[in-house]
Amino acid sequence: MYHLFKGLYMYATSKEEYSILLLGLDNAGKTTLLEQFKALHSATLHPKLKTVPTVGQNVSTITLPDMYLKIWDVGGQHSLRGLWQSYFASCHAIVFVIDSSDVGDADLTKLGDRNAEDEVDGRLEECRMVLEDVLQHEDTEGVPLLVLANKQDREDCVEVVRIKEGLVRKVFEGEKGGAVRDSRVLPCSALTGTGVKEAVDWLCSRVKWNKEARPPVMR
Ligand code: G3D
Ligand code: MG
Repeated sequence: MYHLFKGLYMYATSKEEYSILLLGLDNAGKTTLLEQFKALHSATLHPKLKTVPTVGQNVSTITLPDMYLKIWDVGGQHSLRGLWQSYFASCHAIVFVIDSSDVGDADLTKLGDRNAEDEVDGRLEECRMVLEDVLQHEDTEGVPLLVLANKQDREDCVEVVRIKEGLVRKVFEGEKGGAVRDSRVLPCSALTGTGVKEAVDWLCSRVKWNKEARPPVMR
């Protein structure tokens, strides 16, 4: 009898848990964003906006009414990017964070057509290559992708529409674009918190939508 009640109790109180992987170049704002995600669903917590470069990983679970989101912030320095792939098979969605103030004043339409000697200010090309590598990996096939054009509070930022048309669309249309998947590009500021709720809302709806392909863990 005890076991029956325990089983019923566990069933009634358990929730689906989905893992979200935060990726992007170093300094894009991933750790700051994780702080905002944590603060969004806590009445008392204030986001800790002073970050230090991430060595290894930060992980936090946020509790929503109908699910847990376990968010993995994995270091974005070049030397740490090799570790990302070990998270691909078990994640339910990927958030790729871009520093919109560090893609240069680039003519985004020429992305990928540059000659090696062209001067490139900003890290647009690097961003493109890293995103392509992520999407091309077999373990990310079909995983929903949210691209966040972060640092939209900065005066020198590139507008989200330019990042969408110039960078993201090109990656998807290119031969390394990978398989069909749910994707969205949203503007945000991890510093002010603008756009963070919209990002979480999109993630929640998409992981649920994709749950047959990537089932959640029950907790
Ligand atoms: P990372 O984890 O992707 O490497 P961090 O990036 O979250 O550590 O952020 C790197 C720097 O960018 C931090 O500044 C942080 O405050 C800043 N930053 C992150 N998001 C935003 C944003 O939306 N707007 C602005 N203006 N700055 C942001 P410091 O000075 O500590 O290096
Ligand atoms: Mg970090």
